[in-house]
Amino acid sequence: IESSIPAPLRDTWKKFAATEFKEKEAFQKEVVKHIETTLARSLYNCDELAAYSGVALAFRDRLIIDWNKTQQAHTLLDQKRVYYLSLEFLMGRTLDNAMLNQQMKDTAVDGISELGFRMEDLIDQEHDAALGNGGLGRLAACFLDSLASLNFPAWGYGLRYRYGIFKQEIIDGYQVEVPDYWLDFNPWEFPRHDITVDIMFYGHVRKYTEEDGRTSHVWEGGEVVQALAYDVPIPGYGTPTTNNLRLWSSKPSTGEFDFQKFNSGDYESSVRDQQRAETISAVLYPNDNIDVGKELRLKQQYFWVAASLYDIVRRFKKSGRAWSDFPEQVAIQLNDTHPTLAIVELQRILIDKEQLDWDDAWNIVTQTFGYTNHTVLPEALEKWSVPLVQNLLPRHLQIIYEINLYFLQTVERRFPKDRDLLRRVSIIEESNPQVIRMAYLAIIGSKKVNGVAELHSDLIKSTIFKDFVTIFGPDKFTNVTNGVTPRRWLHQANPKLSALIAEKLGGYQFLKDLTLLNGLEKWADDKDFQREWMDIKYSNKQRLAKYIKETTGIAVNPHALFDIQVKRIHEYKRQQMNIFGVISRYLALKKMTKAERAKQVQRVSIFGGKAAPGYWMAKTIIRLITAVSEVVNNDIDVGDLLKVVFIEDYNVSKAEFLCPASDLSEHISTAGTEASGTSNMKFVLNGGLIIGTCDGANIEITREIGEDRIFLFGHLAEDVEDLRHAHRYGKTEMDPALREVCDEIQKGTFGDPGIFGGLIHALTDGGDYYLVSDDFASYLATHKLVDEAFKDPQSWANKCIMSVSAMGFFTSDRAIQEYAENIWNLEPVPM
Ligand code: CJB
Repeated sequence: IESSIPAPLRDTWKKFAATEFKEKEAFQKEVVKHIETTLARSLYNCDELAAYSGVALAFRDRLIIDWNKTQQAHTLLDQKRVYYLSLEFLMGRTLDNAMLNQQMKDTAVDGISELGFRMEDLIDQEHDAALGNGGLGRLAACFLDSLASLNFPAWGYGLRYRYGIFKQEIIDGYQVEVPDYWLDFNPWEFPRHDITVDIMFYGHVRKYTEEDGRTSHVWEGGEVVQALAYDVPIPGYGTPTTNNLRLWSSKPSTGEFDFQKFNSGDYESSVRDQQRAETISAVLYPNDNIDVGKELRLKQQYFWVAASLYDIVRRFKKSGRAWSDFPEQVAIQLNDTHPTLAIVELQRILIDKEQLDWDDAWNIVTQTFGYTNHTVLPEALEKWSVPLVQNLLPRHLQIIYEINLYFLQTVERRFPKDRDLLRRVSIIEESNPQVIRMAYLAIIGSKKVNGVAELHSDLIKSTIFKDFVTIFGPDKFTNVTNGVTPRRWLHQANPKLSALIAEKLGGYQFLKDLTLLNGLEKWADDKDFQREWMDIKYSNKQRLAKYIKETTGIAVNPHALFDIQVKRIHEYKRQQMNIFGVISRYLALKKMTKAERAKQVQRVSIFGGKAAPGYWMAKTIIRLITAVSEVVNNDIDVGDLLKVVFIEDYNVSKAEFLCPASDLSEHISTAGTEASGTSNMKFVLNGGLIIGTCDGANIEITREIGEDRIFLFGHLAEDVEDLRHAHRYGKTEMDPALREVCDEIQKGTFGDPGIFGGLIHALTDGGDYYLVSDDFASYLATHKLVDEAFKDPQSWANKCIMSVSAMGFFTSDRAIQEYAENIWNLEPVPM
């Protein structure tokens, strides 16, 4: 690597190279130094936030040392790298993860207690980095952890939103959104003031003829905004490999234009320009599984994609290789269609800037990209209006047209008489206005396309992308079932369970090779082990009960069955079915005699999740949950037999203490709608059982853990079309138990029934699109089986332990290994 320091002087540098603290006293020294100097505090005014900051800075120093070494090694080796492009990285907190991944937590806990603090209090000071909506963003975060832990040379690229996903408050039973400003103190990021890229928007394309007769295009004029890089170190577990997550922030370009305005006294306008530029990375769009098509969102996408590609291309060009080597050096994974413009941007760079022929360029492009699809929901598939793109990115629109033209020509040659096929697969949908189907562009521009669970990958091949399987052949389409990182989702979230497992398996190797969990099998019938296991579950439930009492005032009995559904609120995820089920249980309890009630299993139904601010039905579902909880929790007939809780502001750190505290969790989407789901994996990994439909990864979880350890119910994906058809033609009657629930809501038992009219309408005249009525009887019957099973604690414990022992497959390490082998052709770099 070239160095700015002359060779003879480098020894002095090396002599004083930064070193990592290794034991308690050295750690304490670092913490005190940072508190006294970096933070300008002292032992007289060090509160928990300052102490957290001191510890974070001490660990940050360690991260930086490994990070520098890793980046130098990767640059020197000049091996292929993968770039993971994601508009969302739902990282959560970093300190605990950094301590655990560096295997220094015990030292730090001990060290900080001698300085007068409890580590758990300090960890709680940290603000979640909530740059994502839900599953898709959290998957990206788990993948970063696995990439580093497996020593893969990998960078993430995203946007540095000033505001992450909003904070949710519940006021009078309704969701209220509060901005999430999280950047007050963020020790985990590094602004790279020397790494900036000017990004252009709008303007026009000028066409001219080169001396050799070729036509060239320049995109000129328009608005210029600067992208500034912020780097976040990503440590691997038990390895020095520390990868980089580069997040772009927008600011005004320091062009002459602003300066002139400023000098001429037009301050207001120059400030407006500045705000306009900063708006691009200001806020995360809070929609999960819904496409809204706003211009600012398109600007975000292009801004991020263009800055990232500029960076990737610059790095490649430094190596001095031929362009044809590009796909051997670079793999770019598109996390959903949000970064699809990267395909067009790379083609533009290669033909307009680097003067490659169209075909050579397109070959490079289509060998470089991989596209991951995360949903089949039609409302979530991105489509950009042609006039919008024409105005914002005129040159890109031309290139998209050209890609489409060549693609349709090849299709026509292969399927000569099929006009309808051409219409169906065209990147441009002939609607008014015309729209660009981003998923089609992503497929056409990528080498491989994958779904995120087996059923989902099969479904995309047989439904939304069927024609493309015919055109490209089945090999272009593959499956990589999602996974979660056991470091955060077992070891960090549930340290007691992790320690118990380690004790039985003779160490923590299972955190690196999760299949080792199968060694637990032989303890599954051991009474002492079962007791230890269930004691840990109980203490996790006690902690949650305490939290619920403190935050909502509701007293729940930790001996009751804790039934949890936490995820984004969405009709397809069917929280409405869950709350209808709760109402049905409530009505049943009300009808029972005292003697009958005495035989019932106590339940705590816990909900949590955010509704997109514009998603009215989802907000109504929250309102119904809070309304039911008001009534049920205050009904003395029911007492501890049923409690209903809505946990405010569900996020990553809350998931970390909810997952270990469940007896049962709900993954009950209409079959065929949930691409994979990942919280299902987290809950089982923490020793909880699940009730679920045959959807997404539930199916593979069932295959791994065994059918008698999961509570499956409901119709299959293959039934859905016929059932919907029957509803449309009025050939169905509402399930009687559901009818009773609706009647009760309409009677006003849970407050003004007018509020819930939309929910009832969806089931009746709305055609029950999510098939709540069709699945309701089987849902209730299966909950009865859950109650029965819970009455036998030993058999329950056995099921939990056996399930955990079979969860090895669902680590994100396995998923990343599959991507590396089957999609990226990527080798690890052992450090
Ligand atoms: N997903 O979180 C999102 N947002 C979207 O816009 C589309 C899909 C989710 O991605 C997860 C990771 O692959 C899946 O597990 C989940 O089923 C899907 O809804």
